[in-house]
Amino acid sequence: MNLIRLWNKRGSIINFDAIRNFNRPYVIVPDMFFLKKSTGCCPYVSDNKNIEEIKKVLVIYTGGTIGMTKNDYGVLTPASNKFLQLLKDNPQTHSTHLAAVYGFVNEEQFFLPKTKNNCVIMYELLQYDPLLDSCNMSSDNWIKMACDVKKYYHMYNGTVFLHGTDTLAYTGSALSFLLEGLQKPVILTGSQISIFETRSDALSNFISSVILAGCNNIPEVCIFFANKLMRANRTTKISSSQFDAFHSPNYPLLAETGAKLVVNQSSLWESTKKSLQVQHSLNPNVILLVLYPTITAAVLNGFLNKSVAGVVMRTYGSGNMCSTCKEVINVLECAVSREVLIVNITQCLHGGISAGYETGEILYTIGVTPGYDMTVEAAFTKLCYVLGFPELSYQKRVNLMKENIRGELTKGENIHKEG
Ligand code: ASN
Repeated sequence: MNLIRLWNKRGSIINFDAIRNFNRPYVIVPDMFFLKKSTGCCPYVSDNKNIEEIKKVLVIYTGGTIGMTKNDYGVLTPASNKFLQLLKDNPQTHSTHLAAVYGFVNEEQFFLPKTKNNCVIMYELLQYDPLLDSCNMSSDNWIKMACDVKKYYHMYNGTVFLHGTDTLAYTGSALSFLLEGLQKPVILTGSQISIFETRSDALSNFISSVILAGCNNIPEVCIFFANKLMRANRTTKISSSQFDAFHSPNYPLLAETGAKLVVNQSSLWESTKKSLQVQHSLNPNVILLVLYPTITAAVLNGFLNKSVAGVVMRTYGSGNMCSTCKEVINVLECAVSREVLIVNITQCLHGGISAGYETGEILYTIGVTPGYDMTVEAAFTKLCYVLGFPELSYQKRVNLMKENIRGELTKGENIHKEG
């Protein structure tokens, strides 16, 4: 006997009995049910009694090395048609057997071969136009990506973004703030070497990301790279050449994919809001400022021109600066008095800021806001986000920057008395 099932709008399967009472128009053809196309659902027919459930994942290719080929000038650029064809031709990314068993509808739909624990994932590929090297992406791209998560949210179990690695941690961090109340996985991945090369990290990053997004309940924005699933707003790029290119310096991994795929349930973020909301504006007038020993007041003044609304300031060690550089301190103090929101994070790759030094104390005396152990990318995109709400007062923005709103920071025990 054939089992006849359909996808419902949440992306999971409903069986024949369930749809008998399903109050939505469908057309019956022998042994098959179709929901009308306008509902955004797909037909599904199975004669396999052991199939647990089919999961659906939306894969959005934004660009990046993962799908790049060399152009006529010998440099890497994204290639859309070739990427789609490669997914279709590779038995690791598309099972023609499963496609034949379940039937599928269009060129952009793929079936991953069954996973070890019998999970069947159908994924669909959406390609942005133009495809971008991630260095060419900016806040408008982040907002479009967030809107697309929302647009297709009800149809899939999870979303995977294929993205360049250079600005991946910025995009991931930005998405984590733009998407509030997320209850499904949004996973960003890419690769150091193109999928078209014989030796590449692309396939394993791609396949593991699709499995994590399809078969696991991870309700947050993550970055998957080199067998590690990390909270996106805790992740930073640490290598331009190694496959293990991303680290999460101040927060445990969310999952690891070795011989077994292990999700670290206790480290997952739990949103208090349960319905997805997207913020549509980010303030781009934020700068990154790295303090260095010879900085002068004149140079600093040049950085802090009138259009600057926020500054992520990377100070030494546990959040310190030159406390005898009175003129430099004066420039910072003047900026704070103009309500430029200055956030203090460390230049170090690991750890955050903490109290204990006179050279750190001075920053809070003049009204700089502690950024605790946030990564550069998280502090930067959070500031763009917080400054993107036009109605908020300066003090409310300061408070939001200090609050842990998406799992992006941990307030150390030894943190400074706050200004
Ligand atoms: N330039 C590339 C990008 O970020 C680097 C990569 O994806 N590995 O798009």
